[in-house]
Amino acid sequence: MMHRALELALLGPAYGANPQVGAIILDKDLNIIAEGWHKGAGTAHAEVDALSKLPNGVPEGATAVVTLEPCNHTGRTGPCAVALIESGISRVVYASKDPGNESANGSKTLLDAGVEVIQGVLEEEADKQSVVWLTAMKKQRPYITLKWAQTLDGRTAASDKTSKWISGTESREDVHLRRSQLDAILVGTGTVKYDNPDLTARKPDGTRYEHQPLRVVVGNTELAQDLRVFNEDAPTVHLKTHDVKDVLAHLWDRGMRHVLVEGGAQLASEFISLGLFDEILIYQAPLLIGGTNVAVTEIGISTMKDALALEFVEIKKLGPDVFIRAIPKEGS
Ligand code: AOF
Ligand code: ZN
Repeated sequence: MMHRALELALLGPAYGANPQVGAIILDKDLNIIAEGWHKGAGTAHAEVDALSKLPNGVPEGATAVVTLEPCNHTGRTGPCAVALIESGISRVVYASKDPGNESANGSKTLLDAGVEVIQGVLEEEADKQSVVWLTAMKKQRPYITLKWAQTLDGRTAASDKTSKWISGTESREDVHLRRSQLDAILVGTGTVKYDNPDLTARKPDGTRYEHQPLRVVVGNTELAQDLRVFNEDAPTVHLKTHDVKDVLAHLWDRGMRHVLVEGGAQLASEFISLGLFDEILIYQAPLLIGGTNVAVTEIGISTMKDALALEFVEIKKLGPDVFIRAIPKEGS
């Protein structure tokens, strides 16, 4: 049943301030009588969405299976723990603990009201599915993905600065899909000036995904307003600062929980130097161009023993390229 609830959770948006949550209601014989999921900030939570599908109320002895501990707070909507108690539910089973300060402790409210609570069912799987939101909540800053495309000799552009196209079609499609599932794309002013990127999320047929992340240009350099990043295809802000912590705080306040840093080397190096990243995505093309244009420049490391240690958590072939996902090594 929890597997089903986890599937339902994925029907909601991956971007935005709120987590993806799924819920199902079972009758006393453990038949599914309602399913619900969260459709984004400001809409009903998964539990309430599921309850709303039972206009005649919850039958005796019913169980709610939820992927996240029911909330305990009144935010944009009311507390789910109370909604479940008032519905007359007998038992609540959940997977992940809610890391929020305000919203947490729904399980205590449920127990105090005499509801049976079973916690931690498929917790590891659920935590993995919601790693972006859970990490953001724990760190109180957006989850940070760094991404670049590079040649086999680790170059991101030729000496004349051209970089189109290092990676192949499949890699680019993968990037666009990822863009459509997060809140903001960050680039430095240099990248905007030299590459003139569009930074929208486009489907393989060239049309735009329904959700477009905010395009965030970071840096003090003034930019011509006819650059593509300022077109009407998606929203854009130019934050005239070099302080990436300020940038993250600004985006957090706007409800953003997942950002993608797309370059250039100066911006990526700044995030790495400050230890501000949760994963790195590399699209490695079978090309050699030599020269000095690399993805990461100065990150304050001068000797091998200080090297930042990462761990490859995913490696796959994407068309002619190799896709690598790496995360900071535990304890480093
Ligand atoms: C969700 N969907 O299905 C559950 C959530 O301010 P609100 O009302 O939007 O509440 C957001 C918080 O509620 C969220 O941070 C999480 O702690 C909790 N549970 N949130 O968006 C849901 N169950
Ligand atoms: Zn809730």
